[in-house]
Amino acid sequence: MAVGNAPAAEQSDNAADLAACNALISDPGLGGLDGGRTSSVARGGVVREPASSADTEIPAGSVPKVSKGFSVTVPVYFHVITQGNSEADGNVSQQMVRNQVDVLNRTYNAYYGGSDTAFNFKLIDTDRTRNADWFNMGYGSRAERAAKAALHRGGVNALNIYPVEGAGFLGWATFPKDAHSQVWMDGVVVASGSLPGGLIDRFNLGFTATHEAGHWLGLYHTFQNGCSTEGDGVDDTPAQRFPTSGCPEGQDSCPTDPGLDPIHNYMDYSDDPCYTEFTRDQSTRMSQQWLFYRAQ
Ligand SMILES: [Ca+2]
Ligand SMILES: [Ca+2]
Ligand SMILES: [Zn+2]
Repeated sequence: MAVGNAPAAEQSDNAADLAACNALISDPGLGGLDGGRTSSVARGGVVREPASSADTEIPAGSVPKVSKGFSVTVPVYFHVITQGNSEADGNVSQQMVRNQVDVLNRTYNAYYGGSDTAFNFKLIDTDRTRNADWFNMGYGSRAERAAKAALHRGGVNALNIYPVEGAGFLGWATFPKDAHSQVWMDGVVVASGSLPGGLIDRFNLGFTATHEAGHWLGLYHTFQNGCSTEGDGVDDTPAQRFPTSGCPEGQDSCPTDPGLDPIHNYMDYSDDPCYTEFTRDQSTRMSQQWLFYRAQ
């Protein structure tokens, strides 16, 4: 698929509304750590996401208690957007869509390791739209708003997934805190080539959607706030100075903070085959975010 020409996130006119992810450009100078909530970064010719300063914190004193055995089935709507009949033009098969939902269920239920989260995903419907402008939507663009306004379904508890070209990015997502103000903008955009068996080398196991759904459920990156105690707001993910590239076993970017970098965590920027887990505290955080912002 076509890569390159990634837009700078800073061009976005509503960057604060979006937690974004995953681009495919080869200019390491574009992104880099911005000290904010997310960052875009190049590694091996791949940049994961545009920068955003959005946050999704629950007001102090209002964090819900998560009961033991709490579980949720998230209704999923797939909106496949294409500009032609080939897979490179976005025409992913229905089997790929089903496989992506399977990957969501596996990754949120500890199939590859880590914590068995509260979340299950059920595909309710798939629609297909041929629209070249929408297929090439940029992050925060007019085309993104038009496509979502036309296609979004369900309430703030529904996960709407838009496979598109990606405009250079592998994907981006909205945070729970923003769901109510613009419910039609809520959801996850992924490059169609990131679906399981898709055309983007090293990122075609479907874990981009897992990562973006992690943002959609209220998680930051493991490298959020770099080496600091605040970090990603999750106690059991070791602090991390920068996003991971590839799968560097033993990386320790915050050597004076305990633990090696959580390079196998779905909320890092590692290659798909490197990912194996969410942690227990990430699982709890997602449940809290769900109960506060998305539960119906
Ligand atoms: Ca942490
Ligand atoms: Ca460390
Ligand atoms: Zn991300």
